[in-house]
Amino acid sequence: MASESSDRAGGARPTLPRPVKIVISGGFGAGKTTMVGSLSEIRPLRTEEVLTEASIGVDDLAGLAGKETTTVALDFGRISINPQLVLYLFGTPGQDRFWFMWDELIRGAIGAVVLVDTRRLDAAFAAIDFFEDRQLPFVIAVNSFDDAPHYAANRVRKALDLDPNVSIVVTDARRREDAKTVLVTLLEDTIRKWDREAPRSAEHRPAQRGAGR
Ligand SMILES: Nc1nc2c(ncn2[C@@H]2O[C@H](COP(=O)(O)OP(=O)(O)OP(=O)(O)O)[C@@H](O)[C@H]2O)c(=O)[nH]1
Ligand SMILES: [Mg+2]
Repeated sequence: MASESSDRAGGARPTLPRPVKIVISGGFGAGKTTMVGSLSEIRPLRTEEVLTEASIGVDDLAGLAGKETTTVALDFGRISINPQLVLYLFGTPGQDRFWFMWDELIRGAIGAVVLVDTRRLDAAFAAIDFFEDRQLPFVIAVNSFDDAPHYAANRVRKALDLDPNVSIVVTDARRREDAKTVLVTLLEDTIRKWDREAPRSAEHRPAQRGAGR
């Protein structure tokens, strides 16, 4: 068995995986838990509770007729891109009364996905404002609900008052390949942002910020 010192001398020790934290967010019922579940290679951690009569008049279930549960803390999943790069996915709760958790949930994240349901575009405003305010890169993922109206990306951009550099991707949160495209877009946008802000970039990179905590 090789000792620690001989490992060091040989210089052949494998490097530790670099954890990258990504937040999956959006309004109530936009598909956050579904997306984390589609992407995760491990059984995702979920904190679902049944929607009871107590939610009547509190949670806006318009357009969400079949919705029976809701996330009350977070979703957690993992996806290994390669042995050195592991993405940790943190899904937010969707309801306003859980906003107090969001600052903790985004700590150390490199970027976020904002899932949008075109039947309830306004439900995405709070998440967009939040990430703009924290200057965390984000992409818009328009989730394809069966009866949701389809709008061209420029109309979605206008309706959500998005900066031109925020990407909009149409997705189906239930499909892994779709969800992966969203993540790749986010990673590319984030790297571009780091490159634009080169002198500041080092402090934003996950190794320095303790991502995945
Ligand atoms: N047709 C369709 N249904 C979807 C899609 N994504 C999610 N759903 C369904 O929409 C419902 C809500 O999805 P969730 O993933 O629980 O939404 P959420 O954003 O986590 O909800 P909260 O945690 O309560 O805010 C579920 O019944 C999903 O099966 C999609 O892309 N297409
Ligand atoms: Mg959820």
